[in-house]
Amino acid sequence: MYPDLPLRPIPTNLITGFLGVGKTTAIRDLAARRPPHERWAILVNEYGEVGLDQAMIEGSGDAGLAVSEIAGGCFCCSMEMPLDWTLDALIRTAKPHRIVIEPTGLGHPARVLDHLRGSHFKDILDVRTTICLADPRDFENERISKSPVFQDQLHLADIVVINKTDVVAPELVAQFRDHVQKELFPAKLLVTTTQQGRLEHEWLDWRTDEVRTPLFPEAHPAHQHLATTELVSLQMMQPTQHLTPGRPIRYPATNDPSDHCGWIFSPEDVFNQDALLDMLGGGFSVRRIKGVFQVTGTWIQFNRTGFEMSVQPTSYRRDSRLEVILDHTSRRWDEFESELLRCLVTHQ
Ligand SMILES: Nc1nc2c(ncn2[C@@H]2O[C@H](COP(=O)(O)OP(=O)(O)OP(=O)(O)O)[C@@H](O)[C@H]2O)c(=O)[nH]1
Ligand SMILES: [Mg+2]
Repeated sequence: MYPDLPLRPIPTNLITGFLGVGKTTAIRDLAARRPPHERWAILVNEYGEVGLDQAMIEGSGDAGLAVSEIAGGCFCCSMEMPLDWTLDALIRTAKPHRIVIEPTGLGHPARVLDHLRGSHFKDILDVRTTICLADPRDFENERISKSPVFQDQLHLADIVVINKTDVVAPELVAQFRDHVQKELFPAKLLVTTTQQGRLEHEWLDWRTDEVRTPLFPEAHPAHQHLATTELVSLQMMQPTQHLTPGRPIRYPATNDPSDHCGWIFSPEDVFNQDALLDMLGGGFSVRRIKGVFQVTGTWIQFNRTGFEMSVQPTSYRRDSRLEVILDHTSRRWDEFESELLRCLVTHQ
């Protein structure tokens, strides 16, 4: 099927973990340190309608990376068709030496792993270690730690890497590490700590005969399923309308519009960086904000998880876009959009 692939089957890894734990950071860093002769393909799945992780990875400007995105739901729920199409196309066009897949932070890895190991990809992919990144503060938050998705992300991982140890209390890191080492079976190949998602390349190819089965195999909320008609939005969201400066296109979530929302702005829109950071970093409660923005003189990527924020330069230039996931609150998106518009230095 893929006659001129350099290697077959293609080593493939899943990097899992809850919302905002550092999956994309880890994948960017791993890919940047890959063996120089290797082309990698990266497939990211985004919960929101406006995909950002592809922009965040492509923002590194690395020509040896092919990145595809499936946005608008978890592919653990939407499943086989979009995953097959996107992965088939990625393999055909990129002919990668390795594939790394990032499911959404709200995604359950069981069905994805089963599918990647199933008949469609049997002779094409060699599914190797699954690495779950974790932030021990999620373990402390019962709403998250008791959720089937969080538990099975840990349960199905071959390796668990505790990230963000620079900002998490050492006692909490130790407590979480104990939990993973002593209470989860079969035992992990490795439980370790890191910062900035730094993973070792050799971990990707460690072998195990353990069969890890999910605790909650049916944990796929029906409202997250994608209808076939939504498949148009599966590649990185490209605006279907012409983008007018000062008039962004809004993409409310199809399943729960009060809970999360995305916007794409014209590439001509320029933001005042200070005003934008004040606005997005405001005191309101969010689970996650991700965005790429043109600000005066440059482009930046913005990340917020809870009240933690970071801003980095990016080489992404296509448009300004953002995605907001609230934390059990709701917001008037009209007001939110007006506040965003007030941060524009152009077209007011
Ligand atoms: N303090 C700190 N921040 C980190 C660390 N690793 C990643 N981050 C930050 O955490 C935020 C989220 O990182 P991402 O890599 O986008 O997380 P993700 O898991 O891909 O997020 P989703 O795809 O939205 O689930 C970013 O602002 C990162 O810069 C770390 O070790 N310490
Ligand atoms: Mg990500």
